[in-house]
Order: sequence, then C-alpha cells, then structure tokens
Amino acid sequence: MAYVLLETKGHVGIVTISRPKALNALNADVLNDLSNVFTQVAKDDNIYVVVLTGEGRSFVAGADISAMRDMTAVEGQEFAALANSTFLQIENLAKPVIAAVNGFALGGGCELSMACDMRIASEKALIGQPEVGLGITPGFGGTQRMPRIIGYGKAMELILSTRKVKADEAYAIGLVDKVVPHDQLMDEAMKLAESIAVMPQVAVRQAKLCIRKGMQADINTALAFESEAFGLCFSTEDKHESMSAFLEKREAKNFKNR
Ligand code: DAK
Repeated sequence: MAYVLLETKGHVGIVTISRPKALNALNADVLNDLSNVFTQVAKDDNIYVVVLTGEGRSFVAGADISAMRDMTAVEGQEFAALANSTFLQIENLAKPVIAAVNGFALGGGCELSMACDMRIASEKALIGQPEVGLGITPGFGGTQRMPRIIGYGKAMELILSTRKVKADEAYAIGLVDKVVPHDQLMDEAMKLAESIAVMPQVAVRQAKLCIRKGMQADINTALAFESEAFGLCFSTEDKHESMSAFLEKREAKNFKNR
C-alpha cells in the first residue's frame, strides 16, 4: 500500500497512515489503502489488537481539501460513500482498535480517532472539527460519535465554534482516554494493546461487540446482547481454563481463543 503501512508486533497490528507531506489528509487513495489494510487485518488470525497512528507530526489533518474543492456532486457522493464505509469497517472490526493520536486530528482525523475504540494522545495532539468554518458539517460521523463520547453540550460547542483543543483539554472532556509525552506514545499504545492481546479473545471481541451495539440500543435490547455474549463465552475452552486456573490457584495458560 502506498499510503498505509501495516506492521505486526506479536499479536498487535500497527497501522500507520503515511502521507506526511499533506499531514496525512484523507483523499480517495488513502481511504482505499486504509480500507484494504483493515480488510487484511480482519482476515489475519495472528492480529488480535490494532494500533492506528499517523506518520510525522499529524495523525490526520482531515479530508483532503484540495481534492474536495473541485469535486462534482457525484464525485462527492462517491467520496462520502468510500469514507463512511471505511470508518464503519474500523468501528465494526471484531478486534479492538486503539488510536495513537500523534499530532493534528482535525475534521476527518478527529472523526477517524472517534471511530476507534480507545484514544491515547501525545501531548502534542491538537484535536477538533473545523468543518463548519469551511461551510460544511462534519461528514464522517463527527456529529454522531462526538456527542456519544463527550456529551451533547461539549460536542455542540466544539463543532459549532470549531475550537480546537489541546491534549490536556481533550483528556479533561473525555475526547481522549490518556495523554502521554510525545516520545512515549507508541510504547504506551503498545502496552495497552498487549494488555488486551493476552486476554482470551472471544471474551474481548464479545465485550467490544456488546459495548458498541449496546451504545446504540435501548437498555432492554442492550442487556439482551450482553446476556447472549455472556452465554456464548460459556462454550469456550478459554473460559473453562481461566476458571479452572483460578480455582486451582495457578496462572491460566495457553488461551486458544475458542
Ligand atoms: N487537506 C489537504 N492538504 C492539507 C490538509 C488538508 N486537510 N491539511 C494540511 N494540508 C497540507 C497543506 O496544504 C500543506 O501543503 P503544502 O502547502 O506544503 O503543499 C501541508 O499539508 C502542511 O500544512 P501547513 O503548511 O498548513 O502546516 P501548518 O503546520 O502551518 O498547519 C494545520 C497545520 C493542520 C493547522 C493546517 O494545515 C490546517 O489547518 N489544515 C486543515 C485542517 C482542516 O481544516 N481539516 C478539516 C478538513 S475538512 C465528507 C465527509 C467528511 C469530510 C468531508 C466530506 N463527505 C461526507 C463528502 C471531512 C472534511 C474535513 O475533514
């Protein structure tokens, strides 16, 4: 892939968006590469957890404004369909995805980070939704995901005023889950990824599915998802091994992820 790199360390897949000259702005080529890499990640049984980051001083500085400026309506629709399907592919991936926000996460970049399951930010991160200032609304899920993550009032303020927040404020309002010194970002993201990768993966994936689906459902439906997932885990060898290990006062070993 020209614009998106995939490297594997243990059971962690590291996906790096690499178009640093344009601060990793998303054009159709980058989105196609991102989609192809996530298709590969979904199929790779060796990858349990994904870390998504950007090369250089930006995570993603948004959709590519130079590509969008002259798009026709039909091209705009195609671009939107490609972007939305790629972001949904990430959100719906069975495996957890951690955004390591290394710098600018603006517009589509902020939206991309919010399509991930967890966000760790470098203290150099700058995050926001500048679209309204460009005469458009956020279009890659920002109006929907941001209020779900940080609440109605704050999402309104940030989207309508287009104010960008630095890492410490992003942490204070819950837009990122942790802030770390810039040179420790990938180590911290890997540490979190590895702490998830050592768990029994059926339980990890079912828990992600329950949280994701449950957030979009009423409480009765959401609890039904949870009961179903809970029951399903009782059919796994890993649940038997984990519980046996506890009762036998030993470390659980050799999870089979089934
Ligand atoms: N698109 C294209 N190029 C970009 C870019 C972007 N979003 N952001 C930066 N670049 C390019 C710059 O043009 C510059 O290119 P050269 O001039 O060197 O060729 C290079 O990256 C370095 O940028 P700067 O020289 O500006 O660097 P600074 O450090 O001075 O400033 C900055 C960094 C991130 C503050 C600044 O570049 C900036 O404000 N960038 C724009 C950020 C932004 O407004 N992002 C939101 C884009 S709108 C849709 C759905 C969603 C969307 C659209 C449609 N549909 C459903 C159809 C989403 C829209 C957006 O994301």
